[in-house]
Amino acid sequence: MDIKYVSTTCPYCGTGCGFNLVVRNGKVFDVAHWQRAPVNGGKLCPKGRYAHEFIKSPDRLTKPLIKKDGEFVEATWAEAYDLIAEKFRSYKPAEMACLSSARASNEENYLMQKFARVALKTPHVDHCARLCHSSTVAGLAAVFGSGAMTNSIMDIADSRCIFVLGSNTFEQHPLIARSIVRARQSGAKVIVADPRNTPTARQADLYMPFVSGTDVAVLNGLMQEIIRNGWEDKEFIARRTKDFGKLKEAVMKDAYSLDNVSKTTGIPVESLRTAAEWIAKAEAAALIYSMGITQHTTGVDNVKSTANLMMLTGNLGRPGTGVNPLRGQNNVQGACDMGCLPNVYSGYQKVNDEAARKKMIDAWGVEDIAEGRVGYTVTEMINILADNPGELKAMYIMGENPMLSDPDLRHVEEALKNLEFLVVQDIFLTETAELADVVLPAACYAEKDGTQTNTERRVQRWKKAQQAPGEAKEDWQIICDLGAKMGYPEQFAFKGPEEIFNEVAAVTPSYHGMSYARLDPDGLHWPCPTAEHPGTPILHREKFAMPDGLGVFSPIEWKPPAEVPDAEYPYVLTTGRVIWQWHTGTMTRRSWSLEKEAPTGWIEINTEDARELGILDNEVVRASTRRGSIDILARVTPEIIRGVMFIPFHYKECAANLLTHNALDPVARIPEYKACAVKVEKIAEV
Ligand SMILES: Nc1nc2c(c(=O)[nH]1)N[C@H]1C(S)=C(S)[C@@H](COP(=O)(O)OP(=O)(O)OC[C@H]3O[C@@H](n4cnc5c(=O)[nH]c(N)nc54)[C@H](O)[C@@H]3O)O[C@H]1N2
Ligand SMILES: Nc1nc2c(c(=O)[nH]1)N[C@H]1C(S)=C(S)[C@@H](COP(=O)(O)OP(=O)(O)OC[C@H]3O[C@@H](n4cnc5c(=O)[nH]c(N)nc54)[C@H](O)[C@@H]3O)O[C@H]1N2
Ligand code: SF4
Ligand SMILES: [Mo]
Repeated sequence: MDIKYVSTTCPYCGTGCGFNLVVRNGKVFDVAHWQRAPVNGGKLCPKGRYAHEFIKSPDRLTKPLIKKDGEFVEATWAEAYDLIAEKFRSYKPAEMACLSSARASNEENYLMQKFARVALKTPHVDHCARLCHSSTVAGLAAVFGSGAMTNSIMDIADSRCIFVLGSNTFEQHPLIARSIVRARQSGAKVIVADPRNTPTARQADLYMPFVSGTDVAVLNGLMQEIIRNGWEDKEFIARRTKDFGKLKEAVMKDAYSLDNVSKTTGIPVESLRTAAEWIAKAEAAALIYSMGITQHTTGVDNVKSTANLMMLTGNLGRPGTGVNPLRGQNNVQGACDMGCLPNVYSGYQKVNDEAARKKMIDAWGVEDIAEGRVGYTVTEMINILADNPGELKAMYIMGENPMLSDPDLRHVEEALKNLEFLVVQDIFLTETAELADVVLPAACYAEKDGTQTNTERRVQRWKKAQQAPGEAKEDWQIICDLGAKMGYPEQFAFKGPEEIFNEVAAVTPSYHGMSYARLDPDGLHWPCPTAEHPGTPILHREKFAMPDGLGVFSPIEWKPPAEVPDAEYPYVLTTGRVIWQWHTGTMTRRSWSLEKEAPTGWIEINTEDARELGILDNEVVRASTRRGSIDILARVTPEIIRGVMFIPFHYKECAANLLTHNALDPVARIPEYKACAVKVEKIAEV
């Protein structure tokens, strides 16, 4: 028997843990600990531990499929490519759009935006970062000049006070939670604010339950208390920031006195006071946030507000400090870095900067590329398809499942059905793939080489452990084949991922100094501008990435969510995740060890609210919003604040996104997944 161990990195979350795939006679059959993995030192959460199970699912796509008379028929690659190229050639560039994949490698994401911009010449390319941290990218870029996590994962362990706001770190980034535990063991205070008493909240020294959508009120209240007591870091404010006066004017308003904030948010005054004191007086305080902050119509405001608090207290540019947005998907940081966003090329070089556009035209050796204007975001694409049929006609979606992950699914379905031609490239026949005209079978992480970039900007390797099933191909190979078919054989003539990575490094300033040889075994943190540069674990040590080097305070007022409770829909609905499942469940629901732990969805209802509604634990209830209704199991619990209800969005049989609202942040265009108005009813017995 031939057994080998292949060290690679996890295909699930942005923590970027390393593990070994155990390969027997050419087939992956288990995951084993890789003790020297840089991020996790061999430890894994259940998803990493069982990341081999879905690979061998009998549902894997193994052949291209073409829809004929409403039914999928197996096709050869040549037939599929011919049809796609013929169709894509028949549309004008701006009638086509591409969605890239935060599940795929940097190399594949780089090629997807290159394909959109060079082969299709469309400016419309985006991916799920829009639904996730687009508010971070926009908000932190505006205040610090760079939209990424400021510190590293290990660094969190050195903090003396950790403020976790809108992140359920213990379930969603379990191996980052380990750094929180370490900090706490050495005496750090942990503060968690969340509408739900999550496993993360249960680790806190101070837990502040509060109503979804009131984050800015909380943050402004803390800042007012800090300024009132003279606890702000005056030296840091003077030396490293500007516009403090504007911030002060905003947060000192009466609306943000502790009494008023307590009324708006539900947090007791005493808790707010303690939190303000702990954060301000800690030698090094770190703020950790995730979707509770970003997924709002005020997402960018929320993000800027977190940055205000940390600048006010001088908690940037040192170990154990920072504004730390935890990136979600395994390679969402990389997909952004690679330019799978409608406003930037790789390395955040702006598409509407003529010099950057000229640089890419020269680098890619073509006469012309997509026009230098900002294309549509995912959320705009869906709205345009639904409301303005005919403007967009064809879409190419790699590794995303909007038919379960986008808000207001009825609207999404209507939108995607208005397409004339849809290509979906995935490892499973997803709800989105069901609507496609052509489905292309892709290899998964264990079946390809490449790199991915974790939440702390660390670029790490993926290593091929087995062949893809049937005729499935690696995403980079498929895009290269299609690029050549579309008339750009030289631009897509890559023999493998390493060659693609070398092009990425050549055109992307923050990756200039990287190569496959340098990435083994610990990876490198960008920015890494030269071949000698050691990488940059902590950003903004001496100055911010702004032209004048100063961080910018922003005066932010609290605004309620786009849809607030009323007599008909009297509760706030918020949505999110559980440790056992991953998004639309394509992979985790095909992993027996995970699926058995959380086999279907539920709605969390506060015990008092349930009593008033006459709802019992574990009964099936009907949850409805202005968008739709679902029947779902009630989980009656004191662990959620009164007036707020929570549904995990993984389950197609009770899809939370049939209920959610597609109201968008005006800048980041992120939907408000974390707050809309809902009602819940008993289902009449028949
Ligand atoms: N197991 C698992 N892990 C994952 C994922 C997964 O699907 N499954 N997905 C990955 C991805 S892509 C992402 S983006 C991350 C997301 O990671 P998280 O953001 O940690 O996950 P969520 O469950 O979406 O939301 C976090 C918390 O926000 C709280 N919350 C709800 N409304 C509000 C609000 O208005 N304000 C605040 N402050 N908090 C609120 C929720 O109660 C929840 O506990 O997780 C990553 N990790
Ligand atoms: N209600 C609600 N909705 C949400 C959220 C929420 O908090 N609440 N969170 C949002 C957030 S933060 C995110 S990130 C999105 C995620 O939304 P999606 O990205 O749409 O969700 P996934 O299920 O991760 O879809 C990824 C797809 O990629 C496929 N895949 C995996 N590996 C590969 C590969 O190597 N190649 C190819 N071609 N395909 C591959 C998977 O089978 C799957 O179909 O959901 C958003 N939706
Ligand atoms: S914490 Fe994230 S990266 Fe680590 S094993 Fe779990 S899912 Fe994978
Ligand atoms: Mo995400």
